Amino acid sequence: MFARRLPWWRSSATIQPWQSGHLLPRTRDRCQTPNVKGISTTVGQEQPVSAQQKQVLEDLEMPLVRRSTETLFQEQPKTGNPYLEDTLLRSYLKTHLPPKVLEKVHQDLERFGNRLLTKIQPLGWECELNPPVFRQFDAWGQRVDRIDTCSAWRRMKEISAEEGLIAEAYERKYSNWSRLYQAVKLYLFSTSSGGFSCPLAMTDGAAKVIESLGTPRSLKSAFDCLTSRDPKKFWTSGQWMTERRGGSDVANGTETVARRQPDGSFCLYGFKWFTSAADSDMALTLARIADAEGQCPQGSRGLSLFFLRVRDEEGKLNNIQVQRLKDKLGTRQMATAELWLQGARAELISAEGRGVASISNMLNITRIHNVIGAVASMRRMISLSREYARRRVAFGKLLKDHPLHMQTIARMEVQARGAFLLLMEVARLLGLAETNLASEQDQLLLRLLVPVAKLYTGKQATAVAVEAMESFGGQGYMEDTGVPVILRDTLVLSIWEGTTNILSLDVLRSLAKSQGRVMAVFLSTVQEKLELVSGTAELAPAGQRLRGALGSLAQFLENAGPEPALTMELAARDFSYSLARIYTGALLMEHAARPGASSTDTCAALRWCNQDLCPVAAESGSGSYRAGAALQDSALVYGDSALVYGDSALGHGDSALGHGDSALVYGDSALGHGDSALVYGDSALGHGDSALGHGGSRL
Ligand code: UCC
Repeated sequence: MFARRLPWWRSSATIQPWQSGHLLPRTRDRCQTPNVKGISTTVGQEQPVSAQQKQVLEDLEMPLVRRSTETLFQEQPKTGNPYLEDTLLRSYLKTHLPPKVLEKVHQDLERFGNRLLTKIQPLGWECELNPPVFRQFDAWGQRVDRIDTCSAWRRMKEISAEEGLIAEAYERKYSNWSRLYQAVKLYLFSTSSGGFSCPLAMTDGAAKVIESLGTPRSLKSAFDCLTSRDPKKFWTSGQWMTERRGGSDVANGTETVARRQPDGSFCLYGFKWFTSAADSDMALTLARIADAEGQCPQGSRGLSLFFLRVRDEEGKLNNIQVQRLKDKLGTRQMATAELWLQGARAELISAEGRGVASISNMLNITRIHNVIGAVASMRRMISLSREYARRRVAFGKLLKDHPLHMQTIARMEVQARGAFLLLMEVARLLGLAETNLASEQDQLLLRLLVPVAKLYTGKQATAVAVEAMESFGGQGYMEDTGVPVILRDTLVLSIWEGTTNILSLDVLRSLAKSQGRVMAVFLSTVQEKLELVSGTAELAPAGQRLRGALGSLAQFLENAGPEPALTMELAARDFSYSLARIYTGALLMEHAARPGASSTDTCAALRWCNQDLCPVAAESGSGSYRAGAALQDSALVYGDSALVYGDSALGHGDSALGHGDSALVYGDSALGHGDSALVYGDSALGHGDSALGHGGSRL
């Protein structure tokens, strides 16, 4: 059952000869059957034959007819070691890591890449085929509330410990580079993990919260388990924030009550509506502490943060009932449940009323994991798409020889490169912050870039995944190819951990909280990066555009200053997009200006910067953020049903890979850099061991 449903893109290392139709001999003519005992026949034009002859004929013909059908199959794309094939990743590591760290990390990542290819990818698919099963009652009517996960899912947990996917970040073997190294491993693991990236995100977030509380004695053993490399000891954590009144407005939606017990612990009562990875060992959750009269303070300041074990040592639930598992569009490998807390024993771990501020440490980590997932999804889809283009023939030639097809993949590639560099930048800054090496500017920049990166890459990943699926034609729409799974799992990235608008408001929160200092750091950092690359003549047009965008952004902020709060709220999304495009543009320029950069690096930077880098300025100029525009928005949505659809078509150019318009206007050949170089240019470097030595010359 399982073997028959393997996706055709599973690694060449695990493919069986009987799975690849192209290994079978070609038939002479798919309509003409061979002579049998002098009888010649053409399918559909049978000659009169005896019953016995007919039987012989059928016995011999059927396999041949099947074989001839098999020759119609398209070739499957085969991808290799995802680390060795990722030349942008390798060039980034080569450029930034100290040589000794690079040497160690390279060895481990090459080994890990092979493990992913040969062992972990098949397990990931097994997780997809065997989603968790919820059993509420046993055969005798006893309530048991069991969530049964498959063996591959449980193996993923062991592998996560063995590979140090959480531990790496907290052991800090490579000082400030440990966090980046962990992010790279998670990025490689993500699309092969069968959804296990999700519990890992929350596990990392929980470890971060405990560490930032100074690892109190009562939480020391939990911290050790979350960061363990021992599969027998390793724990995962849940993050139970969402209640039935909704997910984003945590301050007003949280109803769970915490009742203080004589021993100082608490019992939690409430209903958690969306608890991802409900099979986890522990969870962090919010609740309101009831006073002696049973009254609870409302709003954000009424929320406190609690630690709890999900089950006791015997596996019995901690006064928790599972209502049901969620029926989700994607991430189906993972048990997301509705839970009743009916006196669950918990420990208060934040100061009373500081629950949101405390759990924001977890949120910022899970949001970075979200970025990791987004970039990984783009990279996986593009890898499959470009490999398919090397094999699939249409209209007399390979897809890779169709310029329009290459242009489409090249546009995806530019998006993926930009997102990757933004991810690396966030991980780099986090690593500095965690080793006390970050300046105040670095910390402010990190606070700003986390929501920016989360909201922007989530949208990019969705657009790229949809586009990549289309690049397979109808095959991409077929479940058993494995492509729809990646798309489904990608679609959640702009929703969970804060939707695009909620994250845009978080960007504004970071401005307000820092009294604008995050923006001052943003502007000066981009300015510095531009100055550093100003000597690279080929990048001059991109530099000019970025400088212009930076000026427009500063002007917008100056103009918005005296305006009512509504202006910034309406501008929040376009403003955040502008930050993402400008900062990513500067990173692409920086990467293209390093010694040994290739022409495709330059091409990617130029193409990125050719889009509207500061959409907030253009929209502001069109009056989109005035009070009148807000009224028009409502009228468009509710006043006239025909306009409802018109509105989405008229949007802000967000849909077609985020920046479809400028990409369309821009001629691919005008730069003198072909699309194929962007798509395949790096592959020459992808496989050789010695590539690290000279990897920088192409990518
Ligand atoms: O749980 C979920 C699914 C789990 C699956 C995870 C896997 C993901 C990885 C995937 C890998 C492939 S989804 C549920 C997630 N829920 C959310 O993300 C909640 C979204 N809502 C928000 O983010 C809101 O903006 C809230 C909850 C933060 C708003 O709360 P408040 O209380 O109304 O906001 P305040 O009053 O502005 O903030 C309270 C305090 C302030 O600090 P003080 O009091 O010192 O001024 C804020 O500055 O919290 C601080 N704060 C932050 N600090 C708020 N947000 C942040 C932040 N991001 N960073 C630092």
